[in-house]
Amino acid sequence: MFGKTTSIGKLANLYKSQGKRVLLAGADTFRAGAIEQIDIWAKRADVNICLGKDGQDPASVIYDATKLFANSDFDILICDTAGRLHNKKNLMDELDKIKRTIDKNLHNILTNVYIVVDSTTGQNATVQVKNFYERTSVNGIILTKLDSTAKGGIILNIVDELSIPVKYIGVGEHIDDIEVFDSKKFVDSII
Ligand SMILES: Nc1nc2c(ncn2[C@@H]2O[C@H](COP(=O)(O)OP(=O)(O)OP(=O)(O)O)[C@@H](O)[C@H]2O)c(=O)[nH]1
Ligand SMILES: [Mg+2]
Repeated sequence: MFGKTTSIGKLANLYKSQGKRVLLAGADTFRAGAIEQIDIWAKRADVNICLGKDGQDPASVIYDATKLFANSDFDILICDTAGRLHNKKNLMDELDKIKRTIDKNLHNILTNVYIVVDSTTGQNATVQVKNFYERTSVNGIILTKLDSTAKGGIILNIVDELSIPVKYIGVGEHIDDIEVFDSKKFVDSII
């Protein structure tokens, strides 16, 4: 529960407000209620969504979404996936399959893989991001829950060790509670 789905809802709204045509893919077919949750975010942000069914192979949802994206005039596709631990081989293999599907269907399109880091998680976050970094093509961080008492200092270690840029911060549970990461503002807030 780091804020992946919530961040996707907020990003959908942000990109839409910038005039982008946004498509979401609801590919967390694993956790009960996850499909309904992302669907609610799509309605809230008033964007289109390609929804999976509970228990469906997530890569097949991504297949449908990438095909739709490639054949329509959307500008941005954001895919929601189930939370997983890096040491669960079958779930990590599933991520590989999702990535292969995206690369195959959208090979000429810029793709980003963002990991969501909950600023309240503490030192454990470094280990988690490191493991995902070594195992996937993650190239950006969304730092959530900066509205809590946690100041997100944990990210300093991560960025220092892995040089993955922080892209966005989550500052609450509402649709507008997202900001582009501003390193100066961030540093000022923790010193
Ligand atoms: N205060 C605060 N709460 C947040 C923020 N981002 C997400 N949340 C809350 O964190 C909880 C979990 O968020 P989700 O978006 O469902 O997290 P997830 O990573 O998709 O979780 P799973 O799908 O279960 O793996 C929800 O209650 C959100 O409202 C944030 O920036 N600030
Ligand atoms: Mg989720």
